[in-house]
Amino acid sequence: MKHWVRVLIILFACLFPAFVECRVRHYKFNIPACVLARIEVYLVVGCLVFHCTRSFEVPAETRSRASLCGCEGFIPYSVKANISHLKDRSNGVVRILGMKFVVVMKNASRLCSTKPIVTVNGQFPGPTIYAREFDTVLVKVVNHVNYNVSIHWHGIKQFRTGWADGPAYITQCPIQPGQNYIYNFTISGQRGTLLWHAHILWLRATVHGALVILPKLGVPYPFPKPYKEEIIVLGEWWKSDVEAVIDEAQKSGFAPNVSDAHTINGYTGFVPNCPSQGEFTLNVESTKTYMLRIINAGLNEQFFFVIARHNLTIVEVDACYVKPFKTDTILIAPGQTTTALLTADHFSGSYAMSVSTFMDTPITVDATTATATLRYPRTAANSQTIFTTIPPINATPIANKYRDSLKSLNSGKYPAKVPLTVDHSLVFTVGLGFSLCPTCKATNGIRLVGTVNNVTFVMPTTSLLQAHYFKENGVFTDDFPGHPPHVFNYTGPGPRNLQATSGTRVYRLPFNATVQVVLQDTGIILPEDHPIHLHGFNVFGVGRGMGNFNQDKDPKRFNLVDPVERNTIGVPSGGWVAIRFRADNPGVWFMHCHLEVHTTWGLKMAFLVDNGKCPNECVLPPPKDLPRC
Ligand SMILES: *[C@@H]1O[C@H](CO)[C@@H](O)[C@H](O)[C@H]1NC(C)=O
Ligand SMILES: *[C@@H]1O[C@H](CO)[C@@H](O)[C@H](O)[C@H]1NC(C)=O
Ligand SMILES: *[C@@H]1O[C@H](CO)[C@@H](O)[C@H](O)[C@H]1NC(C)=O
Ligand SMILES: *[C@@H]1O[C@H](CO)[C@@H](O)[C@H](O)[C@H]1NC(C)=O
Ligand SMILES: *[C@@H]1O[C@H](CO)[C@@H](O)[C@H](O)[C@H]1NC(C)=O
Ligand SMILES: *[C@@H]1O[C@H](CO)[C@@H](O)[C@H](O)[C@H]1NC(C)=O
Ligand SMILES: *[C@@H]1O[C@H](CO)[C@@H](O)[C@H](O)[C@H]1NC(C)=O
Ligand SMILES: *[C@@H]1O[C@H](CO)[C@@H](O)[C@H](O)[C@H]1NC(C)=O
Ligand SMILES: *[C@@H]1O[C@H](CO)[C@@H](O)[C@H](O)[C@H]1NC(C)=O
Ligand SMILES: [Cu+2]
Repeated sequence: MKHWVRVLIILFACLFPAFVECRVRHYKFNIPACVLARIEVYLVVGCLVFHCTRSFEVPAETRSRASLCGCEGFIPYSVKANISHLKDRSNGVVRILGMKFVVVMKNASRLCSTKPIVTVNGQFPGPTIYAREFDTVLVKVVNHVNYNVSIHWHGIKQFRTGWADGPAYITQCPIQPGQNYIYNFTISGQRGTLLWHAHILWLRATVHGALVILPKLGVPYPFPKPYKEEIIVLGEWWKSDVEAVIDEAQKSGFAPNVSDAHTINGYTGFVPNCPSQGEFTLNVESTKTYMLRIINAGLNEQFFFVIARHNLTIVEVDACYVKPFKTDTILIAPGQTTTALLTADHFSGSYAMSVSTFMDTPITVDATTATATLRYPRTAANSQTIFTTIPPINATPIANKYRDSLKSLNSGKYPAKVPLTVDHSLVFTVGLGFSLCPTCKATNGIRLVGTVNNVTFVMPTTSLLQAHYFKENGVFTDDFPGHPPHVFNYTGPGPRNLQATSGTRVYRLPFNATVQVVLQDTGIILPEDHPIHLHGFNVFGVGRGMGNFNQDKDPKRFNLVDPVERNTIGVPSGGWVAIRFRADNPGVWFMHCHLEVHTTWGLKMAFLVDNGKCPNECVLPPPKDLPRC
């Protein structure tokens, strides 16, 4: 029912009795005064009734889980609105989901020590957003901490709404202490598991949560309906304050301290020398199938995820359906999400769920294993949890086997729209380098930097999208190199001079251009596996290989039929990955390594996609409450 019709009905229903009552009981007295007094009372009552009858449209099957996550301060409401100005819509009327994210400090104890952490609504991990495809999502972020804040809706396409994307100084100025900002975006053409997280400083360590996009009402999953859905958020925990860890590293020039533990839904599980740690337990019923929405919200580590004596069927990654396949091990990089079906095919017992690091380069990582328990009902209280062997930390073959298994579903309903021709064919080297740092005494005056085509990205002091939209000069240049400035043996140790250049440079693309980027790892300092994340688009991973990309031979082996589609894709250590996408989203879109340490060091750049034909292919005007710098 339309809003104003409802208001009229309620007003009429309330006021008519008031009028009748006054006529009947007070006709000898002052009728207008009586009516006015009654109207006041009835208006208040009417408003209350109106307020309470507003439909609460959190989908029925998720309602229990929405309350399971202890949604204090999580305020879902739902109204109807006309957003027919957005394309791709079957009808002009869709749901709007509204909620409030209050960013507050909260004391938290892990590993037998307590520290204050930055949270959303006091929760760690933060609240889960359940939306449906075609919903408009409004999240009012209120900043009550002493840090600048911004939130990124990781993997959401943000068609024309770059203002709601979230990376600080790329698409918006940060939300400063005491301020707030409403993120306003519509989900279209996506369904599956994603995440939201802070996109400034290292706040992402504790400011993150799941973002679930259910299929449009009445549209089934392209696989058997699971009995239940569960969110599994993986993370990293430092005993120290996370901002102190990166600040210390930036001052010294060294790499930051690695985390002290990994977490599963906020808990480390068993830790030696520190009993009574909380643990996440998933209670399952025999023979039922569970859908696990697994999210790597860690900062710097790729994980292997295994469940003892259970196989998993992967059905979707990064909110894109894949051809279902069975595996006993999942590989998941920071920023990546994986939806897996788990059949509880045992009768009883407790089985360990383990999260361990994958790192196939000799650098220091947090090598701890986080555990959770999968528990069947008929399990004796004293029965031992069954563990499995976790993959070796450098298990490249397991990682590659898993990556090779991922293929787009590419069905009639969910086709893989791989660009078959390429307008912009680019090669980007990604890796490390040095820059001069006169104050870095301990490292002899140099610091580690991250580079793309030998450029270390320098953050601007205003947002690139604002500078682009308002045609402000001097904030960035659009001369980002499309190819490495020098050709060398990329996977070798590199040229003699390991110093990189720096700048705020973007690569400019016309609207709707097709783009291929070969992301080539370098061996400068050390080769390393980099999960590269592109904002504003999904990319197809059309090819992958070891060593140097060969322009003559390698494209012949590309998969242009059903390559995996995702928003964060791994460049293998000492190798390359080729991605394709269509630049059909105008705006400024960040691309960076999702290992936070590498982003901090400058392994990042941005694409500027020009407007197409206005109004439908142009960046929308900025919202009025867009934060200022
Ligand atoms: C929605 O708004 C458009 C104009 O923006 C209008 O043409 C259309 O009739 C409206 N639809 C409804 C259902 O109100
Ligand atoms: C955390 O604990 C300390 C010491 O008990 C206390 O002073 C501080 O107010 C607490 N902070 C929060 C956010 O609760
Ligand atoms: C959200 O953005 C749309 C345009 O995309 C605009 O029409 C609408 O008013 C905005 N809503 C709020 C609450 O800002
Ligand atoms: C980093 O680790 C070193 C060595 O263990 C320690 O001395 C230092 O305090 C740590 N830094 C932070 C910020 O925790
Ligand atoms: C998992 O799948 C593999 C390959 O299909 C099979 O060999 C193995 O027995 C399965 N494990 C379990 C616990 O079902
Ligand atoms: C490039 O460097 C790698 C690693 O050092 C080496 O194995 C390879 O042979 C080199 N390739 C060429 C063409 O020199
Ligand atoms: C990066 O640029 C610097 C400065 O121009 C140059 O000396 C260095 O050789 C370049 N390195 C690479 C890997 O291209
Ligand atoms: C983009 O280009 C493709 C292929 O050239 C074309 O089919 C499509 O209509 C274009 N899209 C837009 C929005 O212009
Ligand atoms: C927060 O952001 C504003 C705007 O960019 C900036 O001026 C200020 O220095 C930032 N505050 C901190 C503590 O970094
Ligand atoms: Cu990286």
